[in-house]
Amino acid sequence: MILHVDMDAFFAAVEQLDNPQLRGKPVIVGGHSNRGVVTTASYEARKFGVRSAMPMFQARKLCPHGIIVPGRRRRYQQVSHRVMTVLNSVSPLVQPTSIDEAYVDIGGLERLWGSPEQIGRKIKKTVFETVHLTCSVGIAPVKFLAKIASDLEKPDGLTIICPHQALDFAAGLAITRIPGVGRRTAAQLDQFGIKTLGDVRAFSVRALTAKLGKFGRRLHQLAHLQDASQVTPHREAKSISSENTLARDTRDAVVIKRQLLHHAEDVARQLRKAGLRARTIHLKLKLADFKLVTRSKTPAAATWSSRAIYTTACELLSQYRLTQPVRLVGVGTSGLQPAGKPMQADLFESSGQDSRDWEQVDRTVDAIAAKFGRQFIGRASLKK
Ligand code: TTP
Ligand code: MG
Repeated sequence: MILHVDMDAFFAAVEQLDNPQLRGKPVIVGGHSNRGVVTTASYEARKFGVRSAMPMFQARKLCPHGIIVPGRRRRYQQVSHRVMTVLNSVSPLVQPTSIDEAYVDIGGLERLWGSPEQIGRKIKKTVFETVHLTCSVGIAPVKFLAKIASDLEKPDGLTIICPHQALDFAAGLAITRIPGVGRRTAAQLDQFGIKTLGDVRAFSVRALTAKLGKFGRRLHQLAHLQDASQVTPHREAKSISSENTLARDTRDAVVIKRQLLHHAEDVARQLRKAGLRARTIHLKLKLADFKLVTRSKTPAAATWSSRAIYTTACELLSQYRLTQPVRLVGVGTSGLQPAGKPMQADLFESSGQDSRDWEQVDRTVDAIAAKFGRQFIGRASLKK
């Protein structure tokens, strides 16, 4: 099952949290001037019809006693981060989709946390205890239904669509509720008598693609609940790399390896910060004549350890016969996966304990660098 979390009136709720005088009052977050627009409004202000993206002058007319406050994005980001940390403590598969929304794959978590309903309640409770704000949760067998469900009982809602109810539930949805169906598409579909997602089922994929192009196929899939999209954590980070152009071209393996160590450390640090491990390690060299050489290897275990990345990069370097000086050195990683995911390969790695020790060193270095700055700590071989 997929769970979707959406914070309630997020920016406005944070303002009410930080300033008790605003609690229970109609709060409108947005540009104060008449030319500004409403970013969001508290539920007290929504009662008067104030909505996101509405021009401020209109909001003032609808809700003259509304309290207008400018936004504080950094503060919202900070709260968002804490909410996402709560979600990450429940499942390794969390996909944040905006500052206040995320999908959580709760498949297989029942033994750990209980039924989907119990997981939903636990998330709501922990989010509230952590940031003192309410959220709404939707749980369904597919992503798009989970998102729609989270909106149904806002604020402070919990809506569960069981697998056996899902087809019927989807059939009853107004077509305008489907992500990707704007006013134009809705009008187009209306011409064919399609008003609900259920109405879509009367049409073949071919008929729908003829009318709507690629989106027709997608709509057909959604109507039949064949939404195969997965919860993909850290979608934006497909690869993490580090590289630089040398001060002087060189064929000296010692100099090149020192660069590799520096880049391996940088990449490993970024991976750990993002909570990811990499499956594949890439070596990148640009030669004096600007020819690009790339080599890669996928070791048995995914890693976020600088040593493992460095060792693999050196191995790739040793397999390449340098015929001319190098002007750029880089290390990259791909095949990124959440660090929490158990790895079979870990069990078979002969140097398991050793690499765990190195990870411990890496983490200690991170902690010291976070506290005192990176210039104070690094590996001895990189110090002059
Ligand atoms: P939403 O989740 O769309 O709205 P919301 O959290 O305020 O209210 P709801 O209870 O309906 O979920 O957006 C989250 C935050 O993102 C919102 O508080 C303000 C901000 N935002 C923008 O900056 N621009 C926009 O266009 C929208 C819609 C929201
Ligand atoms: Mg929200």
